[in-house]
Amino acid sequence: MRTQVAIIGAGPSGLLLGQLLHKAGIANVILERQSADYVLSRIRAGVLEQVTTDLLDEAGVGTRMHQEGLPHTGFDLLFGGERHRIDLHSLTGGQQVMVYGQTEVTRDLMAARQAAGLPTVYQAGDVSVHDFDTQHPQVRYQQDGAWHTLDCDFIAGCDGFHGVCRASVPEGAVTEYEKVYPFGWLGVLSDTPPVHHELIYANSTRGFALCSQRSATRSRYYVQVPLTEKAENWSDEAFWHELRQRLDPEARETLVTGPSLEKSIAPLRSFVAEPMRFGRMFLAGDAAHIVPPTGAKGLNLAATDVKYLSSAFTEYYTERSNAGIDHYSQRCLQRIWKGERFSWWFTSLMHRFPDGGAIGQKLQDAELAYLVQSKAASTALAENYVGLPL
Ligand code: RFL
Ligand code: PHB
Repeated sequence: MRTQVAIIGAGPSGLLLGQLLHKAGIANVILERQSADYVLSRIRAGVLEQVTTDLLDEAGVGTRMHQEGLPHTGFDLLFGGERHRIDLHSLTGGQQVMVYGQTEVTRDLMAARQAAGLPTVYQAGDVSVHDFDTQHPQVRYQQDGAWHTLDCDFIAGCDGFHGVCRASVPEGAVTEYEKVYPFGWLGVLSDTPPVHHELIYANSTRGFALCSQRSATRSRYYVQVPLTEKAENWSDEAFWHELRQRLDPEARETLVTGPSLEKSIAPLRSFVAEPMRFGRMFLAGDAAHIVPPTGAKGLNLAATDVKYLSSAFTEYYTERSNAGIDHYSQRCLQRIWKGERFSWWFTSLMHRFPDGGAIGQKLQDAELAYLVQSKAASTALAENYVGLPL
């Protein structure tokens, strides 16, 4: 089999890239290790920046997002037992974010890909990438017990943090920067109305909590837990009890609880691999970088990579220009490091650090007070949250 771009991974990065390339008339095949149902069962991001919603529109998959997504013009910061609204709209000159789950983004992209009849191989086994330092890269994989070879012009590594593409780069060709945080997020999805119509990011003496949502009837909540915790050791009751204790009196009172539809623990990490191009193989999304989810940046940074990568390939095929390809890594990394900085800062501000001590808490309290009192500081938070300009 032969194609122009072989895409590894059918997460949001791979699917969005496939759709944008298809719109530009560039043939592509996606190879995904898991089944489509498994990909859709992973509950992840919830907040989309304007850059991301624009790109979904450009890819022709924005209709349901505009019907069912929830535009948010602000969120609450909760600390010292009180809530303070960050008015994104007024602080950023009219910008907002869209609350629409990654699962739904993925579902819309899968449906569009299927409707266009584009080739996707799910449950592709033992995917391996070859000869990407030559003009003739190859991808090999197994399906139903038989081996297959895919010849291509380019390989797009959209295969997430644990993928095969970054792992196949020769040692010494890539530099990795990493910070692992000493806690994780225990998340619960439930068919209960959200405790508040906007998100609440809480810094409490018991640790961070986040009240998010997927719709008027579906909520997503998170609490900071030690890395040693296991999701199966948390009953629903224990989760709701812990969440309640981290909220303000009003939210504690109005929180509606119910059975969890999903419960899992995600570790928190900051990670960047540089560069993101290796000959004719390119990394995009979580394959190249991870942020802690506090700033809601992961999927949005992935979308920007995909925007730059699809325009680089389009330039290559329509104008025979290598300019976009040559600048891809540098262009992405400029934005990625700003997203990394913001996510690290917001994580550091909102979580309890095991070795932070009493002074750590006092310094956080002072910074939070400054953040809501100073328009300059609130503006810096708001402009990063809605997404810095491209
Ligand atoms: P994904 O989603 O990990 O998809 C990679 C795909 O590649 C497949 N794969 C392979 N396929 C073939 N062969 C192999 N050898 C393969 N190895 C892997 C995998 O099966 C998978 O299907 O990466 P992608 O597409 O780059 O998308 C990135 C996003 O998923 C991620 O950045 C966000 O979910 C991060 N994130 C958030 N981002 C936001 O922008 N806003 C948010 O509000 C937000 N909240 C979150 C988050 C991530 C979280 N977790 C669980 C880490 C909240 C949480 C809790
Ligand atoms: C989510 O709804 O899953 C979510 C929202 C905001 C974040 C992280 C996750 O910062």
